[in-house]
Amino acid sequence: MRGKLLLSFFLVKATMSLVAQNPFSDPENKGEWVLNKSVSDEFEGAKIDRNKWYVQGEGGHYENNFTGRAPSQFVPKNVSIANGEVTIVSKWEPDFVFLDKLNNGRKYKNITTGALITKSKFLYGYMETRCKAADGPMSSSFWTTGKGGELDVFEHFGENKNKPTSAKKYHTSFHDWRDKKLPTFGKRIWTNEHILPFRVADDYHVYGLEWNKNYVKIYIDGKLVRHATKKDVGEKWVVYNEQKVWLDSEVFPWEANPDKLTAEDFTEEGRKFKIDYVRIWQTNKDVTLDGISQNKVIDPSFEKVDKLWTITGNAKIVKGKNKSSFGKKYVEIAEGDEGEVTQTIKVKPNTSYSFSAWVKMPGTTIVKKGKSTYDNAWAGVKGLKGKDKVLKFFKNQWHRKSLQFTTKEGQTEVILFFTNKWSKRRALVDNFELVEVK
Ligand SMILES: [Ca+2]
Ligand SMILES: [Ca+2]
Repeated sequence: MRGKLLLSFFLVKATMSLVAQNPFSDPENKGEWVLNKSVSDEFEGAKIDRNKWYVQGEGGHYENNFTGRAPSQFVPKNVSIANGEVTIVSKWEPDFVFLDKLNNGRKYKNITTGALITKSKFLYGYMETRCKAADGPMSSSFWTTGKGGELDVFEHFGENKNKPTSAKKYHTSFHDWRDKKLPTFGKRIWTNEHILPFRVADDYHVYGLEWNKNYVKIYIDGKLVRHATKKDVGEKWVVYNEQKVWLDSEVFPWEANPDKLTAEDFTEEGRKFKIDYVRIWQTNKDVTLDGISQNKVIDPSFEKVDKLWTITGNAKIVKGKNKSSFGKKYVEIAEGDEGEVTQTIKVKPNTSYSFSAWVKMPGTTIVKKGKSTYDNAWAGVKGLKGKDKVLKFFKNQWHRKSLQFTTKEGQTEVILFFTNKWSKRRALVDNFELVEVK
C-alpha cells in the first residue's frame, strides 16, 4: 500500500513538473515554447544564482547605474532566497548608512529595498512569473530593459490608502529610452492599466506577457485579458531590442508621497514581494493572434455609417485632428455640458469579461511648476446586477484602461458607456473592447 502511495506521489510530482515546463497560458504547449534557462529561475537553490543574476548594489555594482527610486535605496541584504522563492523586502531603516547622492532631486533615506537583474538578455517571447506583491506602499515589479525601450510587464502597488483600486492594478507599459532629445524620453509612452477582480498583495497569482514584433498579449492566471498590436500602438511601439529582466521594489511618489510614509507603513518585519519563479519561453513557430476572443462591440471605433451607438448630449462622431490609430473617426464630447455614448451588448450569464476603452482628455495639462489641470471622464459597464464597473481617465494622450468583471446568474445584456457627466469637460473616445476572458 505504502509503495503504491509513494508511486502515485512520484507520478503526481512528475506530472506537475512536466506541466511546469509549459506556459500557464498554453498548458499543451501548442506554441512549441522552449524555456530560455539563462533568464529563467525557479529559485529552488540555497543561494541566489550569481551566474544568472545581479543583486543590485552587491560589490558596489549597480546595473544601469540605478541605485533605487529615492528615498528608497537598493540594498543587497534586502534580497533573499528560501523555501523555493525569492523575497525582496522593503524596510523602514532610518539608521542605515544611505548613499550620499540625489535621485530625482531626493536624498536616499529611511527606506531600504532590493532588486535583481539578469546578466543575460533575450529578444521576444512569453514571460511569466508567479508572485505575491508586497502589502504596503511600495511597488512590486517585473520588468525588462534594453536599448531604446523598457517593457514593464507589471508594476504592482501593494497598498494606496487613498485609492483602493491601486492595489488591484495590473499596469503594463512601454517606456521610451530612444533619444534624450525626444519629449517622451524616459516616460511611459504606451500603457494598459487593467483592474483585476482581486488585490495583488492578497495572494500568489501567475502573471504572463507574450511579446513579439507584432503584438503583446497580457495574461492573468493563464487567461488572456488584453492584447495590443503594433498597428494599434503605432509610433509608440519602442520595445524591439533584446532585454534583461528586472524584479524590484520602489517608492512610487505618484501613488504615495514618500515624505509622508512612516515606520508603521512598513511594520517591523518589512513589506515582502515574494517571487516563486520567473520563466521566459521563446519559440521558432510563427506567432499569430489566434485564440484572441472576438470583440463583442459592434463598430468599436466608430468607423461605420450605421447608427449602432446611442450618442446623446454634447457627444458626436467627428473626423478631426485628434484621430488615433483606430481609423479616421472618434467620438468627441464638447466642453461645457454633458454627453454620453452607449451600446447595449448581449452577454452570457456567469461569464468573465474584460472591458476596455481608448481615451484622450485634451484639456489636461500637467506642468512641473504652476498649476496643473486634470480633466476627467469615465468609461464603464452598467446594467449589471450590482454596482456599475467604472474606469476613470484623465491623461492628455490616447491610452487604454481595462477591467474585469463576471456576469451574474440571469444576466443577458450589459450597457457599455463613456461620459463626461461629472466634469463636463472635453473628452475623446475611439476604441471600445468587450472580450470574453478564457
Ligand atoms: Ca520556486
Ligand atoms: Ca475610429
